[in-house]
Amino acid sequence: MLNASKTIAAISTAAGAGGIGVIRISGPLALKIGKKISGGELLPRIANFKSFKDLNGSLIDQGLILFFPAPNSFTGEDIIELQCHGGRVVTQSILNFCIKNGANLAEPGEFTKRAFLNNKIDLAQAESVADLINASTEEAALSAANSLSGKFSIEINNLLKHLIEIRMYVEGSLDFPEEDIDFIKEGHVEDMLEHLSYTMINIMNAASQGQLLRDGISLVLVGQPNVGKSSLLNQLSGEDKAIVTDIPGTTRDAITIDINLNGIPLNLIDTAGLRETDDPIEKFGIDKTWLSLERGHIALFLVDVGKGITDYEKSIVNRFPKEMKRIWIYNKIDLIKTKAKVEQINNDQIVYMSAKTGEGLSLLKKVILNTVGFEGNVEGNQSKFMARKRHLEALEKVHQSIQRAQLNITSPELIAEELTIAQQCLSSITGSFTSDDLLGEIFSKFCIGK
Ligand SMILES: Nc1nc2c(ncn2[C@@H]2O[C@H](COP(=O)(O)OP(=O)(O)OP(=O)(O)O)[C@@H](O)[C@H]2O)c(=O)[nH]1
Ligand SMILES: [Mg+2]
Repeated sequence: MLNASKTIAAISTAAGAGGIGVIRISGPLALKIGKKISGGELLPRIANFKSFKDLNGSLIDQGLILFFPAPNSFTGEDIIELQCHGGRVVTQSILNFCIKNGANLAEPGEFTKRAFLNNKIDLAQAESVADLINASTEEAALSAANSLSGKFSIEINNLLKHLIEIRMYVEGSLDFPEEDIDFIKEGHVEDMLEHLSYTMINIMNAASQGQLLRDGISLVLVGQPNVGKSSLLNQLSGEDKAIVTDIPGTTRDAITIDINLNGIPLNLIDTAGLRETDDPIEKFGIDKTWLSLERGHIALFLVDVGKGITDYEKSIVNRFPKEMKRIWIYNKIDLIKTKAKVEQINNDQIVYMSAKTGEGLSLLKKVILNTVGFEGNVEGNQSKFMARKRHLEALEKVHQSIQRAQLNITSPELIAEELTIAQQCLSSITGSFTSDDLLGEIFSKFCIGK
């Protein structure tokens, strides 16, 4: 719980030398500390240029000091923001001054936590503050900013609104069985559930894309030695990151690099070629290949186009983690004078390309984007918001509950039970809804006893 009497302070800018450093103070002592260090009155929401002096009157620095009175501040409490010169010494001196005058060192995320506890932002927005700070591509930052502005929360709250509306009818039929209205039929509960289920699927798709933008996707390059895995890593990264030779078994240690494919952060892992070997170092490398496969999302499985998929490749695929997706790459098409193309055989996509000349690379990039659920360029996707695994899990549970409610449409008790679970899961995303709210909804909208 929020301890209202505690004032917190922290250096908000990154450690190290910089032009400007920012110290933030939040809580009941903020204004007092701000006045003390700057030696005078502070006008709210105005950049006050002041000298910052320590307790014995010696100058620490000159800079700007801003006062955001409660409740119209980020945390909902009084906030003082001091902008001084960057670097460790000045910022630390000012922070020390704050601590000496009664502030506590803020814990990680504590300003945002207070904003949430004071209802300034909801849980999903609070999470996106961290996601925005940690975003590794522009696309990821954009989707975090969308979540922070409340786009994701609005979607969730709309779902909640519909869910509550359905619950009103279902609970009504349970609470007033003697009424001769069939609440379930009158309220078109079946249609509403259908519509809700459909909307959920769209939101889940957008959310899972958001999760990919947040967490990135691991692509593991696998195949027998010499098929061109390291050459492909170099092509995809646009740099000579991995050693390429015609000696089978060149790559020993798994090499990981981060690239950005149309705004999606990808984590590429080049691995030691898979084969039977007595070489102890190579064996270590091959063990690492399997570890990478266990942690990865998609396997880029390379084979020599002249040889195709042999029994050996098939035996490797059988050992893949079940949920792992794969893209086959028939490499070295330049040697057999074949054009780059994509073939679909059953569930498998095969990209014919040359990791040496780069022919077919753009086809492979498209197939990768498709495989992770992004059609073409990410910029074409409209609904972008940052989502986390916990959001996706909650949405998945909600969807399952709705589906079970649909299956049990003749039983108001079972529908009610499923919808209660669904509502709790949805509320967990924004951290907002309570059962009192539900009661309020029911009695404000429902005309009972007419
Ligand atoms: N002609 C041709 N040669 C290629 C192609 N891709 C890779 N090579 C060559 O094949 C050899 C092996 O390439 P690597 O990229 O080192 O292969 P690898 O799969 O990483 O091999 P290991 O690290 O030993 O497992 C090198 O001589 C490359 O130049 C290609 O598309 N066409
Ligand atoms: Mg290699």
